[in-house]
Amino acid sequence: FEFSRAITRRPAASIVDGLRATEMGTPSLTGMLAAHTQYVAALKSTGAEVIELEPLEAFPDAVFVEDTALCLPQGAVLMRPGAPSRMGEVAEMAPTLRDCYADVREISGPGHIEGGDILVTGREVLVGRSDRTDAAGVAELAEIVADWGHSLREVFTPPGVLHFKTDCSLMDGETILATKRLSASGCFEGYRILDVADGEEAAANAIRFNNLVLCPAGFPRTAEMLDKAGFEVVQIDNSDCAKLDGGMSCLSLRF
Ligand code: CIR
Repeated sequence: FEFSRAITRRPAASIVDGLRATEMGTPSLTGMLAAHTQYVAALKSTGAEVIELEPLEAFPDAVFVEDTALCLPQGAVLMRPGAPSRMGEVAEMAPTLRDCYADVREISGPGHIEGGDILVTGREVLVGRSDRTDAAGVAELAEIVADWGHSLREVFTPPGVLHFKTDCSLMDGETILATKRLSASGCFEGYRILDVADGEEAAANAIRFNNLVLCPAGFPRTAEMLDKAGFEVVQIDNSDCAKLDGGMSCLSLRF
């Protein structure tokens, strides 16, 4: 959770065509841009460098950069998204990662894996199989990260949930914020678990970034619980991103 850099991409006007599991209304570009500016400012306020990439009209979901790669201290891995409309986003991200890292690997397939399904903790790389991430994708990633000395554990994303990290986030080396439906699966055994408040499941997609925890606004009981647990919480408007099943983690790559 200690990072010196982040990569983000400003939303394009095509964001209105972004993928969504259920129709919750059209996201507003103006609203998205305002929230994105707030998000980037919060990341920068911790002293980190934020690389802000240009919008990509051809890829409506490109603002959700997290899904295109996994960034580890030893190198970066380009993902192979399970959503066909998002495949091309990876090539758009590759040059930036090659500028930042000497070692950039890629998932060459046939499997699929998206960054939103990967939680890196102090002790392991946890990957949730989902509609976007399959066994072959996970197996290919496991080989790559093993080369860099990381162990990978395959777990499951709850049914009907887009990504593993839709339902959990790392708060510190061994503390995980999660929904009860995910923590009840037992996948976080041995970790300290903080459950989000009932009815506030969407608050589980938060990020610990240096001294701050960025949380979606509108989940007061979870924000208060985190505050009492000693975290410095910053609430960011996520109402437009939420219409596209997006949240705090999806909006950046952090390393
Ligand atoms: C998608 O369905 O791919 C986008 N609308 C949302 C991606 C959210 N990304 C993430 O949770 N890492």
